[in-house]
Amino acid sequence: MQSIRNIAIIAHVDHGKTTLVDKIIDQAKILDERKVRTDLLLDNNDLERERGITILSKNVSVTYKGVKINVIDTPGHADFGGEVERVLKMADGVLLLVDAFEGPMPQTRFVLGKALELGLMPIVVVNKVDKENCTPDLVHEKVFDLMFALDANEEQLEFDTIYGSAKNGWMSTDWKNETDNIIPLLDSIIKNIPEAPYREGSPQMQITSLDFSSFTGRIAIGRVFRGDLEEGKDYMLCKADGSTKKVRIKELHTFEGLGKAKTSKVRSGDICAITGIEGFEIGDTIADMESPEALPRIEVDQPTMSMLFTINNSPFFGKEGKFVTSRHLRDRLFKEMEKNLALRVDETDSEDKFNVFGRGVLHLSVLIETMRREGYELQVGRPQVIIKNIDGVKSEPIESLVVDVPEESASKVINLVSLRKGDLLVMEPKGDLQHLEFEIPSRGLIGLRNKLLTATSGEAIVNHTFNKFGPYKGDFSDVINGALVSAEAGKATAYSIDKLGDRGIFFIDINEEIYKGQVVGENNRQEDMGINLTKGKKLTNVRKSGTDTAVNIAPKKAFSLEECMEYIKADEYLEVTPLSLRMRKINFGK
Ligand SMILES: Nc1nc2c(ncn2[C@@H]2O[C@H](COP(=O)(O)OP(=O)(O)OP(=O)(O)O)[C@@H](O)[C@H]2O)c(=O)[nH]1
Ligand SMILES: [Mg+2]
Repeated sequence: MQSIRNIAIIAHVDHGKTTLVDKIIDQAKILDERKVRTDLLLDNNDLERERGITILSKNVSVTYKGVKINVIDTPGHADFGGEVERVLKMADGVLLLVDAFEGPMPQTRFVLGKALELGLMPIVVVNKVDKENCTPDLVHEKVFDLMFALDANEEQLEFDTIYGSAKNGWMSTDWKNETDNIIPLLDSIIKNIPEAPYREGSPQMQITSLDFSSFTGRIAIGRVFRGDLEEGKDYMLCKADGSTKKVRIKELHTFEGLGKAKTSKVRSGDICAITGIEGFEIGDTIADMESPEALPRIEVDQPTMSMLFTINNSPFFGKEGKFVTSRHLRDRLFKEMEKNLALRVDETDSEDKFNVFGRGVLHLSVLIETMRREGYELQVGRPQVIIKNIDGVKSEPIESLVVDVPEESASKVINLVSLRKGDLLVMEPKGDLQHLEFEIPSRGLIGLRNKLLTATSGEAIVNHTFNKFGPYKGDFSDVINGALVSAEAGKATAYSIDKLGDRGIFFIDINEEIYKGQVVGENNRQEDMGINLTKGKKLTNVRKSGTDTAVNIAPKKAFSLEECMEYIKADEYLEVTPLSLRMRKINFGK
């Protein structure tokens, strides 16, 4: 029987997980014959590629020295932390990647804590040692301290550390001793990660993750815990409510390289993908027909944030999108729930409106962006954190926030965060930056990044991770600028934009079509103000002293989707179409 190692790669966002997995595949010469290859093969959907982040965890597998190594790449962004927690159930060990300059970050702590709790054996990879001014030895020390603080057991504390540069394709036991391959890491995996045990007995496999194929539908992924699974055979599916249901395994696959290989039988210890099982949920166990035994359930992450999704009923509805009705919206959202595990959709008393619950702004924005690319038009409301009553105490999501910032800006950051009920826990120098750690309610984070960047001339590096639900920290008032709202429909003229230029900043361009109620800019003052931007003296009539060209107007302030989501106020909607993002007053002039 072939020896197997199952490892998950975990780290804070951007510390280099996917890059390393790609190198592992390379090293195993899987891609020998391929002529064309792109970097980050694994981040394979459009959004992942554009943003350079992993959204869904992925399985790959390589064979090294006759040993099968199943590798699970995980997302590092905090909004997808629940995904990591779940897939750790398939692993016997983890590669904890830490950036040799940044050191442990909030998400490092979160994912490492989960891995240690599950008793997994860690190998630490201090990555990016090619970075200037990095401090690999110090980072190693910090990781040790972190393990200690997280109650690692003795065996875990004897973790092996490998240093290197995933980007440059090398790993070594000593960072000063550069190699030209990642073999030291593969050797460490074989040596330090326990072999996946084969357990005799009746079959048990827990579904920990899922994939989707337009041909075969939902694919169940998980590790066979005991016995063997066989293609074409009947099994019992053990559900959350204790009920069981007969199912048949239509096709069975194991992971091989970047893809899957069809097989007739999978042994316990290995990870597999199954098609043909209907009506399964994450956490269900596929078990023996005669004597089904369920494995302990996996909890799926509870949402921390909600947003209202509704049809587009702005004056411009239907101009740019293909799918615009409430039926379209409803079907799409409910379809999303089949594969987006941390997402929940609730109907409301209006058939046009849905409450969508997720794990954060990024989690929800990925869905919105995907929908607009598919041709949907919709409107969303301001994101709201979920307030719970826990044992009679009003509770809200609390996060760890880390800001690294040049020293001269540190006090501005502390002020802004304190205003939003954030408590400063740690302040220490890191290179030539100040490293600040806070605990802050999630609602205080909405729109904060933008403010921090403005206050620090773009120099603040901001990271946050959901921590827990804790007692409500009380209201805070934030100084918010009012909106400049268009009081007329038509084309925005250069003349009026120029003339009203001292009122604030604008979000629209000259000649852009705007409608009544559209938020066209930010007021310098705190109240909202209706303005008319469609008044038109002809452009050619406008002259500025000293120049003969038309007018000198500052370019519009453009927002990304996430920036819009964090910017809109309670009485505003964000209108999303395949081509445009517009903010508008929900009830302007009504
Ligand atoms: N300098 C340097 N950059 C690296 C190294 N490894 C990865 N990077 C870069 O770091 C960035 C993030 O790399 P990814 O592999 O996408 O990081 P990740 O951990 O998978 O990120 P998420 O999936 O979003 O959590 C990319 O721009 C990589 O090119 C390295 O060893 N040195
Ligand atoms: Mg990645």
